Amino acid sequence: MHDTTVVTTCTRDCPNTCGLVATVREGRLIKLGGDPRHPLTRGKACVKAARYVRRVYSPERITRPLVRAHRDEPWRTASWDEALDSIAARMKSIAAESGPEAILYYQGYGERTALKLLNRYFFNLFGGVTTTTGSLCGGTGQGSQNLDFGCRISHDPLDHLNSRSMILWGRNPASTNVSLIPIIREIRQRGGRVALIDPVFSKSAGLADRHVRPRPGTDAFLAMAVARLILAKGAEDRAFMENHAEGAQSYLRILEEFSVEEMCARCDVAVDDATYLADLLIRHNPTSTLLGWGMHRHENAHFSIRAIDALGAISGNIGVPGGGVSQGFEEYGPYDQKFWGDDLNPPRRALLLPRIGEEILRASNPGIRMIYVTAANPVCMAPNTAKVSAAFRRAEFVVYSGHFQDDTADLAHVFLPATTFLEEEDVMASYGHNYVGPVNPAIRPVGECRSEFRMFCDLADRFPFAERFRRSAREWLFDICGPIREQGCSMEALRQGTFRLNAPMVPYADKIFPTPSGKFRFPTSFDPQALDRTDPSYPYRLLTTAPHGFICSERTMAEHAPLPVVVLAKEEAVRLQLREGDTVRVESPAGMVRARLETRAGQRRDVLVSERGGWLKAGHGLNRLTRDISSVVGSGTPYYETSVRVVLDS
Ligand SMILES: Nc1nc2c(c(=O)[nH]1)N[C@H]1C(S)=C(S)[C@@H](COP(=O)(O)OP(=O)(O)OC[C@H]3O[C@@H](n4cnc5c(=O)[nH]c(N)nc54)[C@H](O)[C@@H]3O)O[C@H]1N2
Ligand SMILES: Nc1nc2c(c(=O)[nH]1)N[C@H]1C(S)=C(S)[C@@H](COP(=O)(O)OP(=O)(O)OC[C@H]3O[C@@H](n4cnc5c(=O)[nH]c(N)nc54)[C@H](O)[C@@H]3O)O[C@H]1N2
Ligand code: SF4
Ligand SMILES: [Mo]
Repeated sequence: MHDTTVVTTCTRDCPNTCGLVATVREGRLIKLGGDPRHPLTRGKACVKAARYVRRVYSPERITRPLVRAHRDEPWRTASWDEALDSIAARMKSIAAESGPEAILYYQGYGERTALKLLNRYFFNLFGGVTTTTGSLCGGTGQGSQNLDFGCRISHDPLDHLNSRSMILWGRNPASTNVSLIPIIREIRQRGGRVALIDPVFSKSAGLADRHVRPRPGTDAFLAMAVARLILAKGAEDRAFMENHAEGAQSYLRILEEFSVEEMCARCDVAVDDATYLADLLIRHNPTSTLLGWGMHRHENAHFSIRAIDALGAISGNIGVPGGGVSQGFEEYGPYDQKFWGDDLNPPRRALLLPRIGEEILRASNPGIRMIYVTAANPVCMAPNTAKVSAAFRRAEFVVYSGHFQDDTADLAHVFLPATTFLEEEDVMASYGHNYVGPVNPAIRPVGECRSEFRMFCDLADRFPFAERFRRSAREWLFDICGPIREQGCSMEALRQGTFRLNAPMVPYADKIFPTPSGKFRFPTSFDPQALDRTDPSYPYRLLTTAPHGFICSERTMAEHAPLPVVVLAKEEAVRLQLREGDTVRVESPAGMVRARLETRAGQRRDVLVSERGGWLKAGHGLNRLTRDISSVVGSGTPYYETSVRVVLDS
């Protein structure tokens, strides 16, 4: 048997963006493994990569276009021509009657490759439709770090090899960022220290020397307590604070408002834990602090993130090899962004993602009549499902492009079956590192699936602007990747392997920041009350974290357990007279979900932990519980501002 291998890059919503090798036998993908030549991911891929082979050939995958006139009708298969004709006709009639802003284009996080710029380009050529603004993912962290640094730029992950300690702050690399694991191990092997700060026992606790478990959303107090302990020892970086920062004096005054003991009490952390972190920063420097996305999902997360940035500054870790407060990278950063086409029209309406259900329902002049969704499952993943699903039901025409019949596809009128990255040619940059990699087709499209690029080309053929769109993927990639070519990487070289973008290993090594004053900015205001909200009727914070074996809602019906699992502290279960395995009702002001109870000794008593991403139609759908509010900074989605109660299901 003759096997061939194809070098490619994982395009899933994951900061690793691994270099992969696909093994193909007689046209069929048989194996997906890590590419040992990738400088960062080095041949490691996760459990989800192996599983992806089954996903590509899943019997549940939709591989032919589906259409129906009404949502209550069964789907019927259609030709691509019929499906695309019906979409083009609707777009034209709606635009003629109500204007193009009556159409909402909703682009998700499922695949963010270079050619995806053209999705929005298509809608801009059409005349500009309603789009979205804000983020379901990392908006708050980015917005907050932009305030402090002028622009959020992270240390290259390979620079963490220069660290003598690391703080994983609300981040779970054991599940979400496996390429960091060897780096973390190496820091420890050389005698360095690693601390995890997370209210939950995530898998990353096993990577750390110490696990500190603050009350959710109150990390600002912890970061400030640690800063005070460093100041008390006289170990602060005075030179940085005086010469390269502004606002240091005001910040020091904020720190004086509370004693260390009081701050530790407010975040419910032992003073000994804060002392451990101060000692780690003083004696094991430089320290790299890695902010996770869990940190963002609070309404006032900016207070915490900015206090952590400030701690990095006070402890002398900004602009230093092996230091930094790092979070993420720009996955669309390396491309020529004029290909979004946003300058083709006057600014159009954009709806706020954190409140997308409400925003759609409220939109008027024109109202939203049609929704076009790509690589997303908002009915399951956006907050407050009741509203999102009402909003989708209100729209008279919904187009869904994706792989599986998920909760959002259930509310659509046309299902356009998309290829996976194994069936596509493209280019992929990362939100977790500085490498850009090739997406090379390993197999022919399964069934009649088409890449989104091809779908939009074929749809564009039905409009007067067809000529401006119809070029080959290679021609488009050549132009979109102009900035990468200018850095010295030809498209031929990029087809064969990864390229390291011209980005710093150590940002801000010159201590000059793109802020108006050129200096790092300490926060100069703090509102302790904002972090201190509890509601006795709903005593548990619902933390819906990243599952180990899946990415968000990328799963099939068959992969669901009958009920979602929720984990409560053993002591609380005893108090509520609930037992392991009980079916419980989890209730919030927004809704109710039935779940199977698990208990855990030592878990914080004020949280209820579950994995995000299970489908509503499979009985999961935890966003039936979440509130749709926006974070104060960065228009992020504070999923973890949801408090719940747990009662026995009777
Ligand atoms: N296996 C897997 N990998 C993934 C994903 C997945 O679903 N599964 N999703 C991908 C996506 S979309 C993203 S955005 C990233 C997310 O990557 P991570 O940020 O690493 O993962 P999360 O589970 O979202 O959050 C990390 C931790 O933050 C903690 N946390 C919550 N609130 C607080 C708080 O107030 N303070 C502190 N200190 N910690 C807190 C949570 O308990 C959680 O364990 O991972 C990506 N990779
Ligand atoms: N309760 C709760 N909810 C959350 C979170 C949380 O922590 N708690 N986290 C939030 C976060 S961090 C994120 S990033 C969002 C994610 O929210 P979404 O982006 O809406 O959802 P995903 O589940 O990632 O779904 C992505 C879909 O894209 C499909 N896909 C992949 N590649 C392609 C492609 O090339 N073309 C097309 N058409 N489809 C493709 C996948 O099969 C999958 O169905 O969810 C958020 N929702
Ligand atoms: S899902 Fe993430 S860790 Fe797994 S192969 Fe893809 S990029 Fe790598
Ligand atoms: Mo995310």
